[in-house]
Amino acid sequence: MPTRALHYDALKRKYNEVDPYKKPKELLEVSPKGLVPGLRLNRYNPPRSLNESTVILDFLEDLAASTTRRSILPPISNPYARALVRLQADHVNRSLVPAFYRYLQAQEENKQIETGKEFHASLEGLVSLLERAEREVVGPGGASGEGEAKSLSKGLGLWVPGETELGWADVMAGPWLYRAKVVLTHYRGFQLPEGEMFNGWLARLFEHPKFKATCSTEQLYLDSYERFPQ
Ligand SMILES: N[C@@H](CCC(=O)N[C@@H](CS)C(=O)NCC(=O)O)C(=O)O
Repeated sequence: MPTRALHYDALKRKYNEVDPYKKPKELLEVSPKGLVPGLRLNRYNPPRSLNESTVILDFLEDLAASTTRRSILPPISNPYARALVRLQADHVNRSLVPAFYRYLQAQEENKQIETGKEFHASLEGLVSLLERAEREVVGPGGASGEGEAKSLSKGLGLWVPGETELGWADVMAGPWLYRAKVVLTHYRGFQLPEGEMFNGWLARLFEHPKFKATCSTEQLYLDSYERFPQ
């Protein structure tokens, strides 16, 4: 067995990880392609399940509307603000995540430089969308006073200075920004963009107790992505 495969086998044992070529029945029942995340709903008998991260998020948001009444989106009375947040989420799904993987998988140096620039451009695209939402929802012309600005900024998330509640865009982008910081920095020498607003956002996000509660150790991220980079 080649050294690389042996090492990967050891990692699987270390983390009790699922074999990507032989996914267990319990996982396939929840997520037909064996991809995570998957959600198992034990309140049904027999249990039911959902997969696809954005569908799961929508489900949890809808469920909360009739239970906890907490939301990570702007209020339903502000459909434009909700749409702007969904644009940010769409950008994460269709641009940021694919750019992350292209960069991580690139082997030749020139490919790494090219895909690194693409990832950087995608991050800047996300920042533009966050700035747009803040400008159009709480900026001049959007709100008439501080109290209204505070209530309008609900659901825009930690991008807005002073905001302490996670928003939809934080939940969508956060895991990939954190992976960029840990994994791309280590394997690709990547540097996250600098900027007062951007740095402030990342600090609020990475230090947020609810976000931190979802993170693994840095070593686990590095080990999990080890099969990609050379
Ligand atoms: N579109 C899916 C993508 C899911 C996905 O690719 N999950 C990755 C982890 S981020 C996975 O399960 N990888 C394991 C594998 O490919 O075997 C979603 O958003 O839920």
